[in-house]
Amino acid sequence: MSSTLAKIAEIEAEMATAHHLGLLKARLVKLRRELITPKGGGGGGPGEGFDVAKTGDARIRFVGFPSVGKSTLLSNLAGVYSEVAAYEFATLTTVPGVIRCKGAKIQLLDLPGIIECAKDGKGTGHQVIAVNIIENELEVFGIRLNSKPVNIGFKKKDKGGINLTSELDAETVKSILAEYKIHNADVTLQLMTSLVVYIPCIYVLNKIDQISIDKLDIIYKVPHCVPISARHRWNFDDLLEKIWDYLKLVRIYTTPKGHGASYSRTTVEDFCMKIHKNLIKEFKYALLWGLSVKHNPQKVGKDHTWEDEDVIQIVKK
Ligand SMILES: Nc1nc2c(ncn2[C@@H]2O[C@H](COP(=O)(O)OP(=O)(O)OP(=O)(O)O)[C@@H](O)[C@H]2O)c(=O)[nH]1
Ligand SMILES: [Mg+2]
Repeated sequence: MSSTLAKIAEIEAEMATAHHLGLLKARLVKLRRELITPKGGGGGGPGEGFDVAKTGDARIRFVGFPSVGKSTLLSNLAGVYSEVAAYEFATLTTVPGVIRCKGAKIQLLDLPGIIECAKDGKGTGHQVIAVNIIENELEVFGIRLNSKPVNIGFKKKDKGGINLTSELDAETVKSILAEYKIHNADVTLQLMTSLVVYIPCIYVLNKIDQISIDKLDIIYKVPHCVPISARHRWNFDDLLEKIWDYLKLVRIYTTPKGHGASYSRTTVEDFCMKIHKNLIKEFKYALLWGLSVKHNPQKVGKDHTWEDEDVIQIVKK
């Protein structure tokens, strides 16, 4: 790690040379990633690093400062035990959980609390509750939140000079283009495209049970934000709705060959008959998730009528 830190310091010193800025930035992102990536290449055995096997249709990571309530949220949302404590850094490894969101299986990962300056390989433990600090911390590792990749664009024009959107300085680009006798153009350049990942992010602002209504009004104006109380399970519906929106998952359904799509409500018995006529003979009960039941899941009999989007599990005798 110390040799990696030395390399980072070396590169930072070199950065004065504007012509190499883009290239050096890309190398910095790569080296900083090395600092947080467990050695041994891929996979990683149990207990190594923070990796957990991927399951379900999508995965969501909880990133935040210590003691903000990430583990409380995991425990109360997914019903999985994750150490909750009044002291900082209660969580030291990744704890996975699973929730059902409109029928989709979504993996939740409770991560250890992050510290400011983790990007420099050191922890001051300085705790500030501000979303842009988290954004900055992630940005240096090549993670962009709620933004879209900038394409490389070039449009030659008749007048207006060189109009540049780039991480390279304008003079360098102008001199390169002048080599090609181009003096009028709109140029967009993103040098680190392959090193940068773009991910959607929801800012979950927790512990609203401890603030006044006025402050809650301010919080509601923060873009991409959902205020909650993980402890009291307040506003979980809004959070789940936003999770669904941001994941941009789509639901599709199959129908047997030769039949058109059916949207009619059916009973559990109808459903079993459609799968196989013997299934109803062996039917003991069904577990149902969704709008037609009060509890998720709920045990139901074969006469139960289900709602659109319900998820069923048949238990045989
Ligand atoms: N008042 C209030 N306290 C909460 C809420 N959620 C969590 N807490 C408390 O905040 C403290 C920290 O909660 P954790 O869930 O352990 O926090 P964490 O983010 O997982 O912390 P680390 O694992 O150390 O990063 C505990 O004492 C919780 O009981 C909430 O909605 N309201
Ligand atoms: Mg925790």
